[in-house]
Amino acid sequence: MIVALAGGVGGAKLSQGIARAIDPHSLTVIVNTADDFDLLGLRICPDLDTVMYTLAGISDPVQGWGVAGDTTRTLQAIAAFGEAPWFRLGDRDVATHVLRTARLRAGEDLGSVTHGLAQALGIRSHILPMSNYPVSTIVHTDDGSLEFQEYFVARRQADDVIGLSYLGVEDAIAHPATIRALRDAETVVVCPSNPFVSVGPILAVPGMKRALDQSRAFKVAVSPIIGGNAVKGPAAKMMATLGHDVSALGIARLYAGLVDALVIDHADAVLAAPIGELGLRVLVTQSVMGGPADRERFAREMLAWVDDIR
Ligand code: FO1
Repeated sequence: MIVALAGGVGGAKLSQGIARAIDPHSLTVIVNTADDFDLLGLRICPDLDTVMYTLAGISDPVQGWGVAGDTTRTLQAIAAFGEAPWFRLGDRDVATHVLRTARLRAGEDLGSVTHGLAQALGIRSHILPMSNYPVSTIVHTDDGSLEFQEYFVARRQADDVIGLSYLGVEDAIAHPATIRALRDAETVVVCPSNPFVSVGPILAVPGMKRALDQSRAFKVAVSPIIGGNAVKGPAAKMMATLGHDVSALGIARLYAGLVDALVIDHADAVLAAPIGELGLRVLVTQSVMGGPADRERFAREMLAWVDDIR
């Protein structure tokens, strides 16, 4: 069994690659839910949905999030009432949020709702929220503290991030299946997701890090930083303002002690030696993932390498 820790688009891409490379039933994806928020009375879970749509093969190939070819008539109708839509919700995507919100209100927990939606979309892998309890990433900037989507979407990640907190995480309980999955896993993959706002909240859930430490699985992370830049999103800028070296070596320092190995891109080949000195095994490969076939190519190469060195 393989367990992937995933945030948004990068996590979804690698999860899809793994699901194509192995029996998809043998993959469990533990997903960040600290980006979740309420909008127009609906519960929005962007990372769960990004992973779900990607594994279902219906995600928008350009944005990476949302449903391919989705229309925005609902948002346009809302805009006609004078509400400025700052967060773009497609019509098919709205259906997901309406159903999720209704099921949560009826008393189902987030894990069960997610399972139901994923089953209906024909997904054979297991998608688990890190917790059934709400956790919210708060981004601290010189301009004050911002809710995550306000920082990420409304203000387009323009603010320098000087600190982060995960509101509610102390009271959150890890989804029980996440702890079981980590215990039983042969391999744990930390996807090329943002270490601070995607992987960070998952590891901050009480019990999660201990379960990972105690797991006998081989643990491998994939660097989201290539040649000093993030493949997508604000990870590089965040590393800089939070005082880290913006490189695959900086990522290795963040994950040393947590994982056994790191996958880096050819562009960072010179960093293989210093990363090795931190006690990590290193795979240098083409780590930018294109479409589904290329994600599978990457996953196969990484998993074959892990099987060789474990
Ligand atoms: N990201 C944007 O930059 N702008 C949007 O309007 C936006 C809408 C959106 C709707 C549904 C969804 O599942 C994701 C959406 N995202 C949007 C992406 C989302 O903010 C990020 O992927 C994550 O929260 C960061 O991992």
